[in-house]
Amino acid sequence: MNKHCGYIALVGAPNAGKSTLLNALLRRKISIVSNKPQTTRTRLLGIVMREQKQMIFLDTPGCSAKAKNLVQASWDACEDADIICYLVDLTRGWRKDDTLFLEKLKETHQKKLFVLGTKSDKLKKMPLSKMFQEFQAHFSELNLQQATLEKISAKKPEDLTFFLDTLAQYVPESEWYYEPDQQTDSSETFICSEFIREQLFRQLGEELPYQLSVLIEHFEKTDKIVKIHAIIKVVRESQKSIIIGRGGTRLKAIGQMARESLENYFNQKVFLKIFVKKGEV
Ligand SMILES: Nc1nc2c(ncn2[C@@H]2O[C@H](COP(=O)(O)OP(=O)(O)O)[C@@H](O)[C@H]2O)c(=O)[nH]1
Ligand SMILES: [Mg+2]
Repeated sequence: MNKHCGYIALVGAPNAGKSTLLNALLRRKISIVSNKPQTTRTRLLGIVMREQKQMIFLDTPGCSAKAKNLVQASWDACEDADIICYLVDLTRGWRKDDTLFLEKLKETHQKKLFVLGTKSDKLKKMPLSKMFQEFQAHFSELNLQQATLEKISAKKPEDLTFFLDTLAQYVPESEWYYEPDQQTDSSETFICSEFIREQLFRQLGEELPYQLSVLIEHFEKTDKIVKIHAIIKVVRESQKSIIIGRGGTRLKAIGQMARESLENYFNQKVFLKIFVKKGEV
């Protein structure tokens, strides 16, 4: 078989399940996930090889009509992609924004489109088929060209295999853009800061400071261990104490969970030290 290679954009509302799907397809976590919208800040790339076919997935921040820059990130990804996947959460139902986005997509692109109803595992049989029927109605009404509607769960390996097989049929013939064993173009230090950010999202809840950044000050990889020093930067002293928590308990928990994700990622022992500092973010 000749070599094939193509870009596949994952777009959809915040929380639709884009990052979870990407991680599941890669069978490795590279994109951070939380139940809060806007966890994914920048575009992230994940590469899956299937025989001679290289599929390059673009994970995007959610296209919420409220945040213009996020919508732009979704359009940019669609522009670059050979195939577009638009995700809609089956447990939340179809929204007006979904119709609006897909209508605009129809005007601008004639690319192969998959509309994916996500998180199908979360619904029981009857509510699932009822919701999927609703999706089918919206989908037919849009009268999209070259489009397929599917339901999918990131938790069901058979769904993932089926989806990858289906996608593979639409990947164009081309040289590979990345090495066949490469899974992402993100740097290791970027992944480190993302995994720490993920824990901040998960563990701070409503208290999460709007302005915050994570810097990797030191990164060292040996045969035995990965050593990481990170700084969480916040604007106010009060935010610093929120993150550190009483007696340092919260920072300890953040560090512990982030370290576990990192050990999975590097498949190695990780030593992680996190400092919280007040300063410019
Ligand atoms: N049960 C279940 N939960 C999912 C699935 N996909 C995503 N989620 C959950 O939905 C939330 C949002 O997922 P995320 O991937 O961050 O959405 P994104 O904002 O579109 O990237 C997280 O709490 C995920 O654990 C799925 O297939 N099944
Ligand atoms: Mg995401």
